[in-house]
Amino acid sequence: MNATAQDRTVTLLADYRPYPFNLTETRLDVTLLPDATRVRAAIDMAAVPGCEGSDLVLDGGKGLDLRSVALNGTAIDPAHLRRDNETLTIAAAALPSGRFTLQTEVVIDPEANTSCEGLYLSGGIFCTQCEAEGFRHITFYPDRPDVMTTFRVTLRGDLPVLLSNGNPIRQEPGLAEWHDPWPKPSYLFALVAGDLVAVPGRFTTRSGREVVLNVWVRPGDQDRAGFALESLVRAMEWDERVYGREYDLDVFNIVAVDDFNMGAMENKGLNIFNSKLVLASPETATDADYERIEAVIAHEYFHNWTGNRITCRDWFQLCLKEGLTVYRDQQFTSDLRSAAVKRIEDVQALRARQFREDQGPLAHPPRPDRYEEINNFYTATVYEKGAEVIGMLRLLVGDEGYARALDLYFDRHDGQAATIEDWLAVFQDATGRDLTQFKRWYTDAGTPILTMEEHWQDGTLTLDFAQETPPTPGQPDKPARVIPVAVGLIGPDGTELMPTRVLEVTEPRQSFTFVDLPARPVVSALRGFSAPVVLRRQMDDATRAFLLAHDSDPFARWEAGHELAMAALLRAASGAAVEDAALIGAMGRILADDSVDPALRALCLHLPAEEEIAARLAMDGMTPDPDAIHAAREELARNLAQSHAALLAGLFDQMAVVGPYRPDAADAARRSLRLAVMGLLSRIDRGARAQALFDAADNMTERMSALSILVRLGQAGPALRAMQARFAADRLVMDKWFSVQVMAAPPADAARIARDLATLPAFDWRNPNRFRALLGGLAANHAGFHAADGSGYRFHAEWLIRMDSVNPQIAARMSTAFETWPRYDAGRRAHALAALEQIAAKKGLSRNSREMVARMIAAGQS
Ligand code: B3K
Ligand code: ZN
Repeated sequence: MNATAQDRTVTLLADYRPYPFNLTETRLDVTLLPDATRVRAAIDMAAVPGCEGSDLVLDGGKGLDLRSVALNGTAIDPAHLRRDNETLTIAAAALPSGRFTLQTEVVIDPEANTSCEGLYLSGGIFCTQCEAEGFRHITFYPDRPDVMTTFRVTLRGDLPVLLSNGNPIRQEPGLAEWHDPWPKPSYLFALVAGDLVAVPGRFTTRSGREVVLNVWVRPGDQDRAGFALESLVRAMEWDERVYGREYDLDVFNIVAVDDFNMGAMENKGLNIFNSKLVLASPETATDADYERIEAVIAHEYFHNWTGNRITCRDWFQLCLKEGLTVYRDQQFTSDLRSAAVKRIEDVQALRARQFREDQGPLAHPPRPDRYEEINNFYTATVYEKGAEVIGMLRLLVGDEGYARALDLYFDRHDGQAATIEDWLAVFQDATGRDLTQFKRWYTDAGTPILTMEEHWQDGTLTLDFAQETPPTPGQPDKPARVIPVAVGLIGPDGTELMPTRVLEVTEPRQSFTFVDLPARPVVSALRGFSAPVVLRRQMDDATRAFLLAHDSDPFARWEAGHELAMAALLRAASGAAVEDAALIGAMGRILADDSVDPALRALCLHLPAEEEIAARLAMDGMTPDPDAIHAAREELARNLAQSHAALLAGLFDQMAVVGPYRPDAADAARRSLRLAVMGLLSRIDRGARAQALFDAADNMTERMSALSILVRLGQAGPALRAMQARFAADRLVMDKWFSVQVMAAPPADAARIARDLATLPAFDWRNPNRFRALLGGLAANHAGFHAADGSGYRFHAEWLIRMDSVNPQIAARMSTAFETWPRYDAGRRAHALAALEQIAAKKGLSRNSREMVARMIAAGQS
C-alpha cells in the first residue's frame, strides 16, 4: 500500500479541528418504505465567527441517493457541489452570509442494509444505529459528536408505531412528530417504526416530573419485558439518589430488536436494545442474563447524563462517556447485589478481555490517538479499563473528593462535548490534586507489572515495589505511573493489624515501611484490585491458604484461592507432576464454611480458565500448550471432586432452591454454588446429577448448566434434541443451543461440531447473535479454537470473510479471537498467520476488518 493511500485512512487526535459551522436546529421528515425511504433534512446553521469562507463539508456515503440540495429554499448550482465516496461539499462561495437553512433530500434502501448500521430492518421493524458514524448513512450531515443541535422529526409510514427521540408532539395514523429539546450530536439520533407493543410503566422524578416509560417488544413478547422495566425504574431511582441526576424528558422508550451489533444503544429518550438484553423469563433466561439485563438497562439509562447531556468532543474521547458509564453501572450492581461478588466478576472479566488485549497486538490506551475505523475501538480497554481508571481516581481523591468532582463535572460541562483533559481538570479543581502523572493511565497502553518484595527485620516490615509496563504497538517506553496499592496486614492469628492503607507507588522503584509490628504479618496486597496491574510476588501455598482463610477483603480472599489453583495448574501445565494438596485442603475449608456467601464460594470453586492459564504462561516467557492446559485443568477438577466427594454431594443437596424461580441475588447465589458443585461432581458421577437436573429443571439457569456438562461428557444428544424441539422458535434460546455445543465440546471435536452446526438451516448467520453464538462459542473453547491442526482458525477465517461483506462491524469484532496468536508454538502460529493472511487477501475487505487484521499480522513481523 502506498503511503498516501494509507495516510488518508488514518484519523489522528492531533488533527482535531472544531467544525466551522454552528447548528441550531435539525428538522427531518422521513417517509418510511423498506426499499425506498425518503429523508428530507433541513438544517439551520451559520458559520462560526471567524470561519466565514469555509466550505460546508457534510458526511454521507455512496448509499445516499441524492435528489436535491437547496439553501434557503433555492437549489444549489451543481458547480458548487462536490461529492466523493464519503462526503458532500458545498463551496463557500454558494453559502449565504449569516444564518441559513440547508435542505437536502435523499432516498435510501433500508431493506438492502445488512450492516445493522444506519437505518435498517430487523424482523420487519425499521430501526437505526448511529453511533459512531451511522447517521451519515441516513442523510448528509456533519456526523461528529461535537456538532450538537435540537431535532424535530416527522415520521410517515403505514406502520402502527412510529418513534423517535425526545417528546411526542403529534401522533396520528401514519404520522408522528417528535421534538427533542436537548441539543445532541447525530450519533444519538434514532427512529423505530413497525409492529410493536408497549409494556408501559411510570416514574415520577424527585422534582415531580411525570415520565411515561415503555418497553417496546414484538407482539407476543410482552410477558418477557417486565424485568427490564423494573430494572429501568431501579436505575432511575439510583441515579437520583447516588448522583443527583434526574431524567429530563416526558417519555423514556426502550425498544428490543433481534438484529443488533452490540448490547444496546443510548439514543436520547429512545434506547434501542438487542432483544437478548430485554427479554427474560425463567424458562428462557439464566441468572447471568438477568443480571446483565439489569446492568445494561442501567448503563444505557445512565448515559443520559454521562454521554448525552455531556458528550465527547471527538471519538478519541470515547472512554470519557464509556469508562464513566461502566463505572456507574458497576456501582449500581454492587449496590443492588453483592459488592464482593460483583468486584470479583468484574476483575475476572477485565483480566479475560482487557489484559488479553493489552498483552497482544491490539493493545491501545483508554484514550487512543489514532484509528482507521472507530468502531474497532469499542473495546475492553476503552470500556472496562476506562472504568478501572475512574475507580483509581476515586481511591486517590477519596469518596468526598469524587462526589465534589462529579458535581462540578455536571455543572461545568452540561450541554457540552468534553475531553479527558476537561474530566481531569474537574478533579484537579475540585480536590486540588495534581493529576499530571495520573493522566498516563489514559494515554499509555499496557498493563503495568508491579513486583512486590517483603523484608522483615526487628518489627519493621519493608515492602519494595518495582513497576514496569511492557512495550505495546507504537509505545516502546513507558514512564512510571501512579499505582494505588491497597494493603492490609494480617497477624499470625488471622486478625487485621491496621485498617486498609492505600500506598501510592509513583516511582519505578519505591519502598514503604511499617514499624513496631509485634510479629511478622502476612501482607494482603492489591485489596479490592485497587489498580489494573499484574502483581508479582513470591508466595508459598501455605500463605495463600492462610489468606484464603483469613483475609477480611473478599477480593483478596478470592484472589488467594485463585492463585493457589493457578499455581497448581501452572505446574501441571508445564509438565510437572500435579501437586494440589494445599489447594484441595484450602478448598475443603472454604466450601464447608457456611458463613461465606455461597456466591463467593462458587467463585472460589471455579478453576482459572484455560485462556487465563495460557496468558500467564506466555507472560512468564513460556509457550502455552493448549492441550496440556486442558488436560491439567481436567485432572485438577477430578482430583478436587474425588477428594471432597462427600462434602460436595452434601452441598449439592443443601443448596437446592425451593419454591418458584426468582432471579434475585440470594437465590442466584445458591444456584451458582450448587451448579459449580455439580460441575465438579460430574467428574465422578458421570453426569448423573446433570442429566437429572436437565430433565427436572424449571428454569434456564439450571438447564444450561446441566446441558453444558452433558456436552462436555459427550452425552448430550437427547438433551439437545429435547431443547431444540421445545425452543425451536425462540431465537435467544437457540443461540444458547448453538453456543454450548461448541463452547463445552471436547476440544478435539469443537471445530468439526462448529462446521456441522453451520450447515443447519437454523444457522441464520446474518443475525449477529446467531453468528456470535457459534463463532464466539468456538473461540471460548480454548483448546478447540487453538487446535494444533489449525481447524479452528480455518473455520473462523472462512466465516469472517463471509460476514465481512454483510456486516463489517461483526466480522472485525469477531476477528479478535486471533489476537493472542503470537503466544503459541510455531505450528499454531503458522496456521493462524495463514488464516489472517487469507482474510487480508479478500477483495474488497472492509476498513473494519482490514485494520484489525493488519494490526494482528504486524505482530508476527516484529
Ligand atoms: N454506546 C453504545 C455502543 C455503540 C457501539 C458502536 N459500534 C452502547 C453503549 O456503550 O452503551
Ligand atoms: Zn455505553
